[in-house]
Amino acid sequence: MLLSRNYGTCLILFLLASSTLFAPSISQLDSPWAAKKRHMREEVRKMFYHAYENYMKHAFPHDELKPLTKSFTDSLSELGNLKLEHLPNNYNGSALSLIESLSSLVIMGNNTEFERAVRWLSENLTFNVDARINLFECNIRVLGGLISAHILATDSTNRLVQGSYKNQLLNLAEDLGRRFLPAFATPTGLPYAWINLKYGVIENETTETSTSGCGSLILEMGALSRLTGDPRYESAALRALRKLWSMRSSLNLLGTTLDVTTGEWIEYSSGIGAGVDSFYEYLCKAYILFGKEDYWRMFQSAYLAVQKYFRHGPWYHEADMRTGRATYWQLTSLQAFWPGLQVLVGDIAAANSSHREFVNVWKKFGVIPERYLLDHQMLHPTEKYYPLRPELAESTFYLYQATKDPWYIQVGESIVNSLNSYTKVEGGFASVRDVTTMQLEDHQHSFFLAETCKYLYLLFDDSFLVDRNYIFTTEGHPLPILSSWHEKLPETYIPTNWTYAKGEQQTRRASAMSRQVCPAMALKSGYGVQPIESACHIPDSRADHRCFGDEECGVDSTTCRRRSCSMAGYCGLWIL
Ligand code: DMJ
Repeated sequence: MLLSRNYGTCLILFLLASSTLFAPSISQLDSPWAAKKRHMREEVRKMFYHAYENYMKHAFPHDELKPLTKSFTDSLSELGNLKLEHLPNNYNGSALSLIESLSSLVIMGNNTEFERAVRWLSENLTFNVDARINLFECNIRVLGGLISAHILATDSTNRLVQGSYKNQLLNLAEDLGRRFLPAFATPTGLPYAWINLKYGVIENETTETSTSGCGSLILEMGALSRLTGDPRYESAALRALRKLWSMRSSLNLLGTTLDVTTGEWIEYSSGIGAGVDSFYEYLCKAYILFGKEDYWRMFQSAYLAVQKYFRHGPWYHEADMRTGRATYWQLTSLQAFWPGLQVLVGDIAAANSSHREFVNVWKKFGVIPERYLLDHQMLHPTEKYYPLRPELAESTFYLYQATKDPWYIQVGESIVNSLNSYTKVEGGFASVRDVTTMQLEDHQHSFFLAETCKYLYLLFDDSFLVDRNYIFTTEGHPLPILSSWHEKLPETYIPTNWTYAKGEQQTRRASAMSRQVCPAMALKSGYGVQPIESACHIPDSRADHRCFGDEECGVDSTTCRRRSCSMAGYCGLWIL
């Protein structure tokens, strides 16, 4: 199966165009939506500061806020339900929510608070603690937060008082990166999921980890290597990623959990949600950040396999990596990031259709439950919670950037309204324990500050992005796209390499971004005209195209339109 290079093209188009062509600053907009956006931006700003100030008052310098009891939790070591037995009594936490807030403060234009936070972290943060941390979580939240803030502190915008910043955040990031390295000392190069910051890998440490745990380190560790000149971080992350990729099945599918010492899969079923999600995201974003064709090739194959084996209309079920057969028919809240990733590759039609379904689920429950059983049309018996996750807001932001359809503004507004009415309490924002009763839980996760508020803010005011190219890490921390970080200009950046398709009237550039779809097309080559299979193509359930309902019909490869079931029981493009 082939995918045209237009993906690269549309991706670049998105990056270049998102901040300039598609995104006038909101003051420039003279539409009824401009006032709405200004109003909503202020609503989000209030949300962020309500969460941030309560954290600073009741929890700082501990990791996260408990908004119901106005107390704290040192959750960095608890991520993944770890017990705190290795922590000394006087452990103060790592000010996790402050680190996670740094880039949001900049995006909201609060340089004074950013500077205060940078100064405090520079003087007080240490990683020389006897704490067993989750490598993946610490990488995306702490390392990513510090690196992004270091870049924001040193870019040309002079956010900080001249001379006050001497790379302290980068030094902290480097210290943390060094403490990560022992985790990679395994026979496979796949890292342990857990590491003690002071003592390295502890005795009898579990050898089980997840696909995201091994495959979502390259942005932060790669950036750390580029900033420090020390190649060890990027090499370790890249070696792990390559090893993981070598473990894919002949269908280009991966499982969810594996053993880092043997390199064997433990759980063969996987989807695009928990345990796997950011693996796909990082292949695509690593290509954008570092311009290595290799990342694009891996992503391309992985993406096509997902579309082929997991996708069922707008939904994504799980499948066995060995056979491609469906295993679990479940919607999970984490999957809602996928449409955002699809926007980056220009698959707007598919992104829009999945996003719409997630919005319907949000409307049905008021928020998105962690897990919903698609085959039984019911909530998962235990995973009925909503921990203030950002994924739907994130996809809404990307889709609005790509389409400028005001419908996405309305979606953002309803997300903000739900968060305010169901989760806002005097002491901050609380997670929902059960979406059927809206009973709350005493936890304000740091990603609410790093991602949920940030993506909602950027949806209504993207002036931070105007004339600049950033890629957001999986935790929402911006990293700039620098040509100096690209080993060579990727072939897809060179206009003469772009593919052209013959339209009915004239030849025009076959950019999925400009055409809003990724259709099948014919590519002219030395061997004549070769058909290229469309990335949006989903075959009908039955080879003879018979059907009993729309859900048995796929997506047409030449138009990328969803096929529907006719009255006579055949799949086709019946509605024009
Ligand atoms: C965040 O910590 C990151 O986005 C991660 O990749 C998975 N999702 C959580 C928030 O839901």
